[in-house]
Amino acid sequence: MKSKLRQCTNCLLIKNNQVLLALKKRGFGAGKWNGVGGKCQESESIEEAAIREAQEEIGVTPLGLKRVAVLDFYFPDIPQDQNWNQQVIVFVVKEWQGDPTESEEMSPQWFNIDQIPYSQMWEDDPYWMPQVLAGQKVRGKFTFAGEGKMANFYVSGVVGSKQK
Ligand code: 6U4
Repeated sequence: MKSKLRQCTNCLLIKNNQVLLALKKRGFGAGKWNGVGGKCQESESIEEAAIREAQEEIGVTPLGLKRVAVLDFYFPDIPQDQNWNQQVIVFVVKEWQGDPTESEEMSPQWFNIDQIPYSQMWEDDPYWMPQVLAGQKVRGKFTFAGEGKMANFYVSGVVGSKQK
């Protein structure tokens, strides 16, 4: 039987025409801009995990979470026991408490929606984030070669492969 992917959260705070991304300072995805989030613990719901991670990483408490994307990521070249395969639940957040503040893990910054730094983000992000920021819901599946070269993808009906 295929084992269930471990779940992670990712929150995109949106204000006017801007989205809050944060530079990951350590661990998985270090050096990349991303939404805020992390691993869901067994004792919590995915929404509780999203709120806890936003509090821990940028000192913000989301007041409303809109589930906008479910993204599966597979890393067949990485040993299974390193647990890189994951399902990321993406939420859009339009109301929150607190001001985004840098933590040990992440450094937040507002970006105009038409100036997202895709070249410094996960390679899959340009394949789903524009749709999400345009108000659409997305289902995506991505397979990476090595540690982060996107090889194959499926995004809500679009199937493709990248070769380099
Ligand atoms: P630790 O270091 O265990 O406390 P934690 O914050 O719980 O970490 P982490 O850093 O593994 O979890 O979370 C990974 C974050 O990166 C989640 O928000 C999901 C997100 N993420 C993972 N793969 C991604 C990808 N390919 N594209 C993307 N976000 C991804 O945009």
